Amino acid sequence: MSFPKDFLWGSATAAYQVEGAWNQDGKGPSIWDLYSKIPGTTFEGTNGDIAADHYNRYKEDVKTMAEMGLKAYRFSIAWTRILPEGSGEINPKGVKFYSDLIDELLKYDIEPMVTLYHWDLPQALQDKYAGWESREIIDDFANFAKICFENYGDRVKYWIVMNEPNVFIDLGYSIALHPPGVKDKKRALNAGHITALANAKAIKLFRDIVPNGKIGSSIAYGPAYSASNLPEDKAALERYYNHAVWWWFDVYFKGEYPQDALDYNQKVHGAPEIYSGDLELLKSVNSDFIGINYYCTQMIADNKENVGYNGMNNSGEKNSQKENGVPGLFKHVRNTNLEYTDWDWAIDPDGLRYGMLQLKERYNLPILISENGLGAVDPIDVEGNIQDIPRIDYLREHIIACRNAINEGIDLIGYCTWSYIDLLSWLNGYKKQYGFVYIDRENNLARKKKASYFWYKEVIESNGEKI
Ligand code: BGP
Repeated sequence: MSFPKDFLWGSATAAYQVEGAWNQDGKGPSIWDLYSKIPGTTFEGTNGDIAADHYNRYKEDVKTMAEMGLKAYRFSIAWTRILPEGSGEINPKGVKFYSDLIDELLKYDIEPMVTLYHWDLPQALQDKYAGWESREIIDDFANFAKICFENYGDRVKYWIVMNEPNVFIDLGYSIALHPPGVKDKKRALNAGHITALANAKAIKLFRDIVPNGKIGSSIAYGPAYSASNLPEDKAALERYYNHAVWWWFDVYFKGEYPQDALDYNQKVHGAPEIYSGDLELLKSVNSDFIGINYYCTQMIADNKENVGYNGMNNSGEKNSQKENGVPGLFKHVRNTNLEYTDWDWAIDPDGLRYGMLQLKERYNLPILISENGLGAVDPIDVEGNIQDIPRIDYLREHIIACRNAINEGIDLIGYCTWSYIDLLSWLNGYKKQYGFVYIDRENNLARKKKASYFWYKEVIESNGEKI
């Protein structure tokens, strides 16, 4: 068996990372526009002011997608282009930009896949009521979603409400690496709960406005193994799943929290605070698919030493990652069976297949791989060609894992690589490349197709046969 006939061979980007034009045509500032300019927050002070300038060059970019034969393009809508202040007045130029982008994609039969929230919260809402920490955001987010559904729902079938709530909440509120730079587990748990309520409210609206569309959210998924057969490591693995994995998938896709993790968090952290009506709202909606962003697996061990957060490898210096953990629960250790990237992410194609089987068992929903890819510094040969062979190897092995998963009964809708074009990595600057298309930052952001571009073109043409 192979890939279904209508399989969505896709690729993804996100507004802040690719568009640039950060204050063009009436766009308001997002939390990232401000945060990235605070010294010490991002790799070498990089920001998305210009990024790939996709906002001004989208026609050129869509044309190369079409030449590649891309079936789906996942992009996100910058809330602050549509509503510069987060709520209130609509910016017609922002609405028009995405409408034009969608039309351009459809002109070449590329399925647009829209992410509503890829982390670029309007700064105005952060200032007004502390963004995701206030329940006021639920209605503001729903209003933003409604505007998008009404304007694009006639042409866009696939919608992703939230991108990786687990990442933007953990990094934003537990370890202070993303805006708003908070380190407070109670606040993280409450903000995370509010994202789930906003997700549910948006899905409710969607059913009325886009009755034939498909909607879900994307979670960063790190399936994991126990570091040994010792009972304490296995117990730590279970805690990892309940606190860090099912915690998010369950509330987004079943409308509830794993009970033991919920009891623990409410006892230890006094959160999340669940109001009457919350669980009813969460349970009242169904997603059409589970979105997963998959890069690597984790190896989990008991955390006797109470290892906490010790930083992240954001430099690309291999082996610089220190051991991280959550005191009282578990810690992450190196998996000596696997190769690692220069940013110390484990390369584990079969983990993708294994992870999807776990999701099927627990939720039995179709799956969309909304991100998968290799971050690397790409080699350029003497003729100036970008020979990103490690990326081809990485993607090939993960596509084989998808095929194996399909053969084991996974209903996989599509596969989006991260990313279509080289773009800004939130904390790792422009050094960490993911794209099929290289951008010459020294030469007016000129585009150049990499070896992986031509390889993926053949994969698509042969529907995954020629890999
Ligand atoms: C995901 C995000 C993407 C992208 C990707 C690669 O978490 O949804 O926006 O950035 O990871 O991560 P990084 O850029 O940190 O290597």
